[in-house]
Amino acid sequence: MKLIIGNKNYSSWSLRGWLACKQSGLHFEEITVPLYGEDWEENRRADDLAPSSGKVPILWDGDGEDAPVVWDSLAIIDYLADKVGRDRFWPKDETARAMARSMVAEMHSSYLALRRNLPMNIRKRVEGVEIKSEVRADIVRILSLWAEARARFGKGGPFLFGTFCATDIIYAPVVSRFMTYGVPVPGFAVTYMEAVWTHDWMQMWIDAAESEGWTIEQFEEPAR
Ligand SMILES: N[C@@H](CCC(=O)N[C@@H](CS)C(=O)NCC(=O)O)C(=O)O
Repeated sequence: MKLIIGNKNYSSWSLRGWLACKQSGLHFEEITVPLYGEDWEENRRADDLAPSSGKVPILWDGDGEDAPVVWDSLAIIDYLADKVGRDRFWPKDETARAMARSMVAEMHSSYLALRRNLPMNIRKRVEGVEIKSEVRADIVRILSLWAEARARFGKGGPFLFGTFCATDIIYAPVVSRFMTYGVPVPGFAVTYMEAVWTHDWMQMWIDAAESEGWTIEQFEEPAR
């Protein structure tokens, strides 16, 4: 498999696709295409990125004209779960799984204020960031979902549904935002975020993000 991703420092959807590939346990090659860099317009029109119309992440499963190609982080999770078995990605319990799937869908379709105002920027540390009311509403909603998942289904481990699953994958960039923008969160969330941040795969991603040389100015200004 070949996964095409954007800059590790900024590309939150790429992080999700990459964690999904890791979670699948399958071997994959990763190719980084620097977002909005000098060659971005040319790169995004290349054949490899054509199916997603120039967006990352995009997963190619094999070579050749008929090789399956999947774009969009949520489709990548679904595709890989079909390939390696649902239980690697989703809780076994039906009630827990219903909530996990809903939380993933909600992250994918919502929280625009949080995403726009506090763009993922793994290297950055911001103190005293202004949190607008619409961003605060997103944060409150996310924290209430995390609290409920942890309280009802988190007994088997430190993650939202106990063991690391699709929900942690999809909320990992939110963990990064809360950490780097110093968003005040209750104790249970600090513990959860620490578990995600120190996860081996997250640490690999963070290390790579920190050593990347690219800077994207438009993502360097929080709370615009
Ligand atoms: N809904 C898509 C979002 C993909 C997306 O917007 N990726 C961003 C990078 S994080 C991108 O490719 N931006 C480049 C552009 O839109 O020009 C997903 O879940 O994968």
